[in-house]
Amino acid sequence: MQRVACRACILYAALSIAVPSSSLGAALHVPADYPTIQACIDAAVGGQDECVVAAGTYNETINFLGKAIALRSSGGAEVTTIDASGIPGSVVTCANGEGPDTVLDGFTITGGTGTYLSVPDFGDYGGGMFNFGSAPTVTNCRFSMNRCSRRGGGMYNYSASPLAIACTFSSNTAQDGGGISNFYGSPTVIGCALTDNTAFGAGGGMAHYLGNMKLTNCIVIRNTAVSYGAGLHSTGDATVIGCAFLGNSGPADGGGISNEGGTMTIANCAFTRNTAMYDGAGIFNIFANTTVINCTFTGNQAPYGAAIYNLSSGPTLEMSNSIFWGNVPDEIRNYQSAPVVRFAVVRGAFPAGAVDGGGTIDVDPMFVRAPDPGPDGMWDGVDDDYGDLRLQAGSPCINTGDPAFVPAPGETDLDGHARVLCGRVDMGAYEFGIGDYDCDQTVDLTDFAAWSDCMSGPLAGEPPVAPVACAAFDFNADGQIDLWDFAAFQRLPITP
Ligand SMILES: [Ca+2]
Ligand SMILES: [Ca+2]
Ligand SMILES: [Ca+2]
Ligand SMILES: [Ca+2]
Repeated sequence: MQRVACRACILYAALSIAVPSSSLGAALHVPADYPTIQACIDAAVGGQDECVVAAGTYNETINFLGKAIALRSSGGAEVTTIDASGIPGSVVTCANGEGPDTVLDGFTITGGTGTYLSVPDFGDYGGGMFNFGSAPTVTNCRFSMNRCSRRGGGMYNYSASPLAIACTFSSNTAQDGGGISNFYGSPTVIGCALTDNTAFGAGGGMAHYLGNMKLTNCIVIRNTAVSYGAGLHSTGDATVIGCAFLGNSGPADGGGISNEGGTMTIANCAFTRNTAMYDGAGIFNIFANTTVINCTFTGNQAPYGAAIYNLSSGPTLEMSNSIFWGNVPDEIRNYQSAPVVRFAVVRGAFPAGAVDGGGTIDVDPMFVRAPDPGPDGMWDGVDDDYGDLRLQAGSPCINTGDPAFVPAPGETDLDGHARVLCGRVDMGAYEFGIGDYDCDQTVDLTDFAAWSDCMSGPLAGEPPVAPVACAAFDFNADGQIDLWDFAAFQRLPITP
């Protein structure tokens, strides 16, 4: 064997232990094999190799060059940083048709200033990551302290459809879309946090222009914008499911969300303590079609329409199975808009201009704990408590949602539990009664006794269990009652 081949031999010998034999490619190591991440990408063969990066800070910008490779850190984002400080451009670029097999996993991305574009406006886009006509997969990354002069401080997606999972976008800054901005394309953001981002224009957390965006199981907290949508501003199609919008603030309209001319479905979301200086602290709709289902609004504050302000919106404008309670000074305000309000708690008089679809009540929803600014009496980010908007036993919101409501396949409440328990959906973001097999609003040993029958079926001679009632034990709402659920059930307080 020639000496020159030895290093590769050793590498492959090691790989034969670490990687299943079906793996075609090699794990290339940074900095052991390549001094920089980009050198590793340059050398990697698409569809085969992956670059594995050791803990440390790498002062560079990187470009995937269209390669279907995985770029992973070995120690996670906490200890592995790509820092573009002092280097112009976006920290990470995917602008050569990258698809889902191009993977960025486990990095802190910081110090980026964006990529220059002349459309839609002159300036820099995508401080942390610049996706142009691509659809990479981004997991377990932290986009922090990136900035750019135009859009997408943390990430910019131009006709791009990335999938971002379990990422954090924090303290990024841009004109529009401090955390993320989209222009066409279909980005999907799942299980991510958008926190403390700033936009000098619209969309502190995210600014979504045209295209079709999905935001699922995300927390959008303490973002600020100078114009529309401190949490999220959208002019396109958007689906927002299972998200919490907390403490976002803007001096104009739409503290939590602004929908300007777009179509949006918002379901199983909570809006707490968002503020706007003009209209719509929770949601601001203008020339928009917005469907709000099973959402909870409380503690939001704006001069007009503290929960929702509808301006010249519709014809699709509906709020059902939702709770509008404790927003200051009012709940829903309509101007040249006629939203259908159904099966909802709405504090005070039925909103002027709205269409009464039935089932609306004006009764304390009985949250477990109302939001509170803390001992200092101020919503200042110190000691603030966004409350616990789950329902107490005896809440008037339990089993009083639309009786005809049918959850979407796999739909869950904001806790990730089954969306419908005890045969009828509740109002608000949280379904009451997980673990409560007999629906008496107490979890006790009677419920516990039904557990094994729901998991494996009743023993011979025992009465059959009701599959509908067994949903009380499906903690992860996957349609199966198994030991994973049992582990969750054991964590519930059981009334003796
Ligand atoms: Ca406080
Ligand atoms: Ca129910
Ligand atoms: Ca019970
Ligand atoms: Ca389950």
